[in-house]
Amino acid sequence: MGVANFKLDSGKLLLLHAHVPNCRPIWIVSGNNFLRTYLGYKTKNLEKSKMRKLLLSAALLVGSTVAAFADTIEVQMLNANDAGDKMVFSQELIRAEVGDVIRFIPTDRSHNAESVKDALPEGQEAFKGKMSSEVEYLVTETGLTAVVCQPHQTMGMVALIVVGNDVSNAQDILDARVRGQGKDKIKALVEEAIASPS
Ligand SMILES: [Cu+2]
Repeated sequence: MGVANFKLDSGKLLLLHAHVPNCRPIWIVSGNNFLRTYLGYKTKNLEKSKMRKLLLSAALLVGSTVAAFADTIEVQMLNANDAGDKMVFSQELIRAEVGDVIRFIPTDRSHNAESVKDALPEGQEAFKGKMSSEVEYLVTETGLTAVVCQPHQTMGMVALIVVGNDVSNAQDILDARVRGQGKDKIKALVEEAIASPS
């Protein structure tokens, strides 16, 4: 569940995100105070099913609703990239915004993508892809997330997701358990994220 406020010419618009099983993420944009009322709830504490109901009824009731689609960012899992680096994600510093989906694609076999324990923003759901399988990560919180390929993290097959230029959990990422060359690369990626905000 991601919620963000955007200043536009017409005043403050509310952007909220509903994730419905088996559907693409839905974005609802509205200036209507009605939605604001719903968001007054501590959304994280509500059961998921209840939240879906609320969001869907909100979407139906707000006449001025405009649906927009968030980005899908594709990252390939590779035995080698064009530069000749072995066992790599096609992007290692992945910049995203709340609502985006990051899709890890098994271009080459025998890789996976998964988040690292205690190395993701508070409230963000962890993910763990199966070997040689596609996995999607729905971004719901700003901050940093460390991603590894389980069998190749020691060879440096890791990535860092940066959402909303928020690097506030950098220390958690540096403290997280990543093995071998992956640990050094994660550190370098965190430093890069801090040094060069997009
Ligand atoms: Cu791998």
